[in-house]
Amino acid sequence: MKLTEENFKIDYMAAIHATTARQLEDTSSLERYNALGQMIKDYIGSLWANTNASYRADGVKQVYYFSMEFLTGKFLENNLHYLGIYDVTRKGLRALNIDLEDLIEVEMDQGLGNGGLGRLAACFLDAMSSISIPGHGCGIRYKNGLFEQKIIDGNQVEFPDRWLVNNNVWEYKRPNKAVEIRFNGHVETYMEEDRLCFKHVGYDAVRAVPYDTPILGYENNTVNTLRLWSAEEIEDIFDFEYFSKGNYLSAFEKKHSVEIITQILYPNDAYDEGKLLRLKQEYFFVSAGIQSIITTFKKLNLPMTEFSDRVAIHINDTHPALAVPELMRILVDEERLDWDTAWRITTNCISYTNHTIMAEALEKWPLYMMKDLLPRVTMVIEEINRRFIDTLKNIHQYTDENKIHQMAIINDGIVKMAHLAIVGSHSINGVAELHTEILKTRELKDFHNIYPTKFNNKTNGIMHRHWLLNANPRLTDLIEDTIGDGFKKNPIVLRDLLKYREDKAFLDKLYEIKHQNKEDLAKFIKDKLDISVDPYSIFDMQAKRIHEYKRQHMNILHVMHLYNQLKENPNLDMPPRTFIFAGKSAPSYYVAKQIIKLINTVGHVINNDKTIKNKLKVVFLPNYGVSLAGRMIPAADVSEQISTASKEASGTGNMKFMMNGAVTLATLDGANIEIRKEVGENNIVIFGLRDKDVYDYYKNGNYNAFEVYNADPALKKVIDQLINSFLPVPKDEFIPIVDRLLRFNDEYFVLKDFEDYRDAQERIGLYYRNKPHWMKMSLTNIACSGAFSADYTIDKYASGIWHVNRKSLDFKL
Ligand code: 26V
Repeated sequence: MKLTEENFKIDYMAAIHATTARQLEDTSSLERYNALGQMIKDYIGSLWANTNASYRADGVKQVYYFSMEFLTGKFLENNLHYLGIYDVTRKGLRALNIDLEDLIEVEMDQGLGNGGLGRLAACFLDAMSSISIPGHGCGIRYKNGLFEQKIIDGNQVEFPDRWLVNNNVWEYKRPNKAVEIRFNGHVETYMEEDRLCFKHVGYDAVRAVPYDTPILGYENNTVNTLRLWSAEEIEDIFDFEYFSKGNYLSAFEKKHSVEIITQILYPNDAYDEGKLLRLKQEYFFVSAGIQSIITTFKKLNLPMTEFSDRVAIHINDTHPALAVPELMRILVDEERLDWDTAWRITTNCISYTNHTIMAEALEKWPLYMMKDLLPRVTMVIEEINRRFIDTLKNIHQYTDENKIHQMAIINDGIVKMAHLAIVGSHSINGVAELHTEILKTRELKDFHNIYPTKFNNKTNGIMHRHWLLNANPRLTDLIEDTIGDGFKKNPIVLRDLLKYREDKAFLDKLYEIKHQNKEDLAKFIKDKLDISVDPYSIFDMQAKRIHEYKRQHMNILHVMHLYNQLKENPNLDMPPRTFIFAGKSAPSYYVAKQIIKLINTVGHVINNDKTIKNKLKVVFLPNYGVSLAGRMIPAADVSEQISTASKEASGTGNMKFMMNGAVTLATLDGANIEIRKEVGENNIVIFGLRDKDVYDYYKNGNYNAFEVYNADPALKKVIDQLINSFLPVPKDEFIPIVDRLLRFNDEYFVLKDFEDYRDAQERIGLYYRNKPHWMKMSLTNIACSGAFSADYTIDKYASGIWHVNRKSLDFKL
């Protein structure tokens, strides 16, 4: 949009007065930020209205991305860039003696997600808008996002994330679009003419109120919607009966029991606890979302049979899989379609992404619980299951009762959400090539046999405009000066940088930028943790959720090994290294919390040991989230992607690090394999077991962790150090970790991969010392990272799964 500095100042002063009723000099940073946000929201308003009007006028097919999580982070900086008014805003504010950077800092992260799955949803929203796809998000407006992590005495301690305390300037509450959600009660059947009908009665009703946030496209006038639902009590719940009996407090208890539905995001990211409240959350937002889609569709005055020509519903993992029976329920019970027509519409609409093969993350609900909470929806699932089993027997001629039992949506009193999602959708995709292969040939093999064409791969992608342009302005400027700004809209052209592989002057500039970013991070670490780190050392980072399969403990055991070597020989010729960790553990995941404690304990010992001459440092940065990632990633030299092969579905951190010039140290897992393909094997460091080895070990039961431990003295030494008072903690502190590695035979092959990892780390050291060589590797990673932009991923979803077209909008603000 066009905005002069003069007009900016006029609008901004008006916003200050309107939102604060104070003179500028009397306002706080928060008030200044809110005023700016409000002003930007006003600018966005007409673009948003125009976008929706044009979607409706043309009746275009629209995508609804259903996700329990949207980890969007901050909006201000991005919105300014996308509107093309970042520079004028900065100058205008400067003239008023305000630093834009300070206001950007004030914004709280919208942390409504756990990790990869939630951040992917946020990157996808951006990409849908930026490549002009009519696509919206549908989710939950949790009052508390993912907990804030503090490290106290080396332990993770959780605090509530009250992201709404200062008011969220980007959202619009739309009470007029509230819908009713019905829980519990029972179902009555009756005949209407010769149709069997169902009526849900005696239910508890809850009001779902939408809050809409605009999702801007990059300089293309498109504004899609992220609609998050919040639970409120329905008026009649505020029971007059209670009042009349003078039972005022009970009325509030009931109100509280409703509002609790959207109070908190579950903080587990790979462990399903099967809690009733979580099931309530799932149905709550799915039902609300589908009701509102149907209302929008009806404005087109088309027959219901055309629903799937205008609507695509995507379910992000199985968490919104109730979309299948809920859409069926509405089409059959309320729209009075016959079952087969409703089923055709439903399966044509719905598509599903699988994000994990970890058995403990697969959602399963006890049938009795579901029946109690959702009596009619459960009947629908039972009918879907009955028909599915019929198909297996009659169409696919299955006679093996055992197999039929395993594939059923409901068996042994359990509802399997993945099976429901697979049966009820026309597309099932994995998130990286290897992951999709594993789904097809192993984990979901039986379903792939009967539905071979439903399965497809869509390798994840990241929002390059955030992870490069916003996070790393120095690098962005250098790239722009070198190859122009085409990469902002078409990131594959980053490949043009490959021409500069032998250009010393360019590589020097690249080195200088990395160094400045490292200086910035070193300062941040000093301020936050009072640890001095050497910006000339290798910044080696592992930043992601803490989980045994991601193997942060292998990393820290290797750090202990380096320390042991330095203690034996303080003059050891080793490039100085700083190991930086960040990530949250699920609050109830004891071993993961012990891994955090171990990292901090080792860090304490090493960082305070003067004899090793600052050659080694260990830092654990607390409260990893979108903002911290933005500070860390531009300063990384080495990106640790060391999961047990086959376990990490894709990873997206791996893509963010490479885009910022880090060299990946990786197993052949998830998207690491595709990164290797892009950059070539000389520009990535690979080690460890392959997925096939892992499956073979599991199958044959021939892995013996004790043997590996006994055969490798260096490894034995570090494991023993966990429990022999070498570390300043009670002797039994780390027994649970050692037990997992030895007594329970090391499920994730930490010991098995240790030697190979050590060698790979040695190679990293050698490459790093050869500066021109290292900078060439770094450059190659940046140049090849464009292939992982979410813009391309979303383009493939749009053409291959959703069958929606791009919709260019040419009105101007
Ligand atoms: C599962 C569960 C289980 C029930 C309780 C709450 C909860 C919350 C989240 C999840 C999802 C775990 C799956 C996940 O996050 N997968 C990650 O998805 C990324 C995006 O596709 C991918 O890059 C990571 O490799 C994958 O681990």
